[in-house]
Amino acid sequence: MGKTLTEKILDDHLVEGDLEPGEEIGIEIDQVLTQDTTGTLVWLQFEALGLDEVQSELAAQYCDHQTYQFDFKNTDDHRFLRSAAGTYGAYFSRPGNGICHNVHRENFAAPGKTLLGSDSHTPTPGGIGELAIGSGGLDVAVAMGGGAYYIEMPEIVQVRLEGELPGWATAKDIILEMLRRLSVKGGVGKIFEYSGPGVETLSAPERMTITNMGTELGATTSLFPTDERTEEYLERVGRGDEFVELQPDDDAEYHDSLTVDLSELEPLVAKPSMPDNVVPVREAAGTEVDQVIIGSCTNGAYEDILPAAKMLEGRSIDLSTEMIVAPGSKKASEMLAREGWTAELMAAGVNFSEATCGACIGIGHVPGSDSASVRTFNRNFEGRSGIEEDNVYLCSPEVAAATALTGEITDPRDLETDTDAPGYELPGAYEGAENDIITPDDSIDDGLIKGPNIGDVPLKDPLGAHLEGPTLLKMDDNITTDHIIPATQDILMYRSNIPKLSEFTLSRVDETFADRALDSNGGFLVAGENYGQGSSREHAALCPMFLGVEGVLAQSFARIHRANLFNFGLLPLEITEDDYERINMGDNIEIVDDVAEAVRSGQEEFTFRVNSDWEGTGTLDASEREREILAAGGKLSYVKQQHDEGGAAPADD
Ligand code: MIC
Ligand code: SF4
Repeated sequence: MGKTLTEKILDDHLVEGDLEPGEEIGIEIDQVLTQDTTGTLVWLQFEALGLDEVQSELAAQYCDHQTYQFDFKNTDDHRFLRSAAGTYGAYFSRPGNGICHNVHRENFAAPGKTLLGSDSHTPTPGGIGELAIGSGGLDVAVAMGGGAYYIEMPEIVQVRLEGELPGWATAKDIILEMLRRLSVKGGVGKIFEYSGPGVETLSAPERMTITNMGTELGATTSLFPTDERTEEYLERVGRGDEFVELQPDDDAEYHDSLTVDLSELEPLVAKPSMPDNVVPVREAAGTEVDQVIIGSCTNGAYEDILPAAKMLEGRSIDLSTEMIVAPGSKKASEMLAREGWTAELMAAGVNFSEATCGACIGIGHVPGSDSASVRTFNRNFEGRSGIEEDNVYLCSPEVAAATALTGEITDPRDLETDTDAPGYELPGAYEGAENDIITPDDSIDDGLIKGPNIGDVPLKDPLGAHLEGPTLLKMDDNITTDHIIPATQDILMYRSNIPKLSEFTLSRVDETFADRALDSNGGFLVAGENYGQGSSREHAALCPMFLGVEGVLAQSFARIHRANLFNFGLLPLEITEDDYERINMGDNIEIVDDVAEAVRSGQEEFTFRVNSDWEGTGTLDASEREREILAAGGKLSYVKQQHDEGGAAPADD
C-alpha cells in the first residue's frame, strides 16, 4: 500500500509507535518556533528542566504579538527572550520584525522538515511541505531540548482540489469554504492533505493562507505536496537549495476524502463571531462597516497586500470607514514601501501599522462600540478584538479593499469600476529587514535577564487518591482559550507572571471565577463540545491549575488544550451530553475511584458522584505516557522525576 505525504514525513521522523490512527506516536522535531506571549514560559521551563543548549536543528524566537510595548513588562519580556535566545542558542527576531509565521516562512521553513511551535498557527509552512504542528510551550521546550513530540496519530484526510479559482475568489475562500462545510471542530484528530489538479493553480503564499487557517478547523495540521511553485517561492526567498520534491504515492490510502471544486467558489465571509459562520459575501452585503484591516499571519503577506493596493491605487476609501494595513513581516513592509505601494495606499486614506499581530488580539485598533469591523484575519471569537460585543467579519484582502471603498460589506464583483481581479506576481526576490534576525553566532550571551514581572512556573502536587469539589463553572460548546485567558493588551503583559495572570482566568465568562476558585480550594470546570479551541497558550491550563482547579469534565476537548491539561496535571474527563445537561453550577462532584491509582492503572471509565444524588461516567482516553504525566502532577515534574531517577534525560522525555 502506498503512503500519503504525511506518512512519508512522519516515517522519516518516527522515534516511537506505529502510524495507526489513534495510537500515540513520538516524532523527532527538526525546527521549533516560539513567540513573545508564549515564549517566556517556554524558556522558563527550558531552564527549569536543567537544559543548557538548544538541541533541535533550529530554534527561532519571535517577538510579534505585543510589539507596542505598552508597559515595561512587555519590554522586559522581549529583553528576557533575547537573552534566552542568546544563552541557549536560538535565532532571535526583534520586536517589529514581523509575525512568527510570516518571518519563519521567509527565513527558515523547509519542505520535508518537522516544525513544532508554541502558537496554534504553526501549520502555516505546511503550504510548502513542512509538517508543522502547534503545541503548548512545555512541549516546545522539551522538543528544543532534543526530546520527541508525542501525539495521537491523526486520521489523514485528502482534500482534492479541482478546477481553478474564478476571478475574485481567493485562497481565503477555499479555507472559508472548508470551514463552512466542516465547522470549527471538523478537523479535530485530522491532518488535511491537499492534492489534485487544483494544487498547481495555487502559488505557495496562497497555499500557506489555507494551511494557516486550517487551524480553525481544529486540525492537527494541513499539508501540501511540493512542486515548481514551491521551488519558485523558495528561490525567491533565497533558499532554492532547500527545495525537495514531495508527493504522496499514487496508491496512497486516506481515511477520508473530500473534493473542493475551485471553479465553483465565490467570495465568502465569516460573520460574527466564529470562523465557521461562513456565507457568500453577497449575503452580508450592505452591512455598514466602520473599520477595515488587512493583516495577520493569514493574509498579511506581501502577496496579500499587493492586490488590495492595486484596487485602491488612485482612489479614496469611504469617508466614514477607517482602513489599516498591518503587514505580516517587516520584509513585506519594506518591499511595499520600496515599490511605492505604501504611498499609494496612504494616498487612498489607509494607515500603516508596524508588522505585528496587534489588532488580531485586541492590541490597538479596537473597533468602536456597536460597529462592524472587516478583517483579513483567521479568528473572530467574540471579544477578541478588544471590545466585548464586537462584530468582526473575516474575508480576503480583495473583499476588504472593496468594502473600504464603499463603506459597506461589498462583493468586489459588484464594484462598478473593477471588472477583473488585480492578482499579483511574486516579487523577483524577497528583500529587506536583513538586520532584524540575530543569529545564534551573533547573539550576545549575557545570561538570562529577568525583570521583576518574570516569575517561576508553578508546579502541582502529584495526583492524590481523592478528588472532590464544586462545579466552579458550567460552560457551553466551543469555549475558546480566549475565554479562558483573554489575550488583550491589559492582560497580555502578565503572561510571565502566573499568579497575576490567574486573576483574569475565565473573567470573560464569569468575573467572579478566579476569586471563587481560590476560595473553594479545588473544584471542576464543566463544558460542552470542543472545550479549549483556538490558541495554544498553555496559560489556559496553567492558570486554572494555579487557582486549584482539579479537572475538566467536557463533552470533547480541542487537541492542543487537551495536551496542555495533561501537561499541567488537570484531569480531562469526557462526559456524555446527558450527564453534561444534568450537572449544574455549584453541584458537588466527587470522583468515586482512587484517582491516582486508576489513572496509573489504565482505567478508562471513571464514576463521578454529583451531590451524593446521582452518578455519571467520565472517560479518560489517554496513553500510558499521558497517564504518568497526569499522576506526576504535570509534565515538568514528570520529566524531572525521570531524570532524578536516572532514567531518560530530560531531552529524551
Ligand atoms: C492567537 O492567535 O490566539 C495567538 C495569540 O497567536 C495564540 C498564542 C498566544 O496565546 O500567545 C495562538 O494562536 O496560539
Ligand atoms: Fe498573531 Fe493573530 Fe496570527 Fe495569532 S492569529 S499569530 S495573534 S496574527
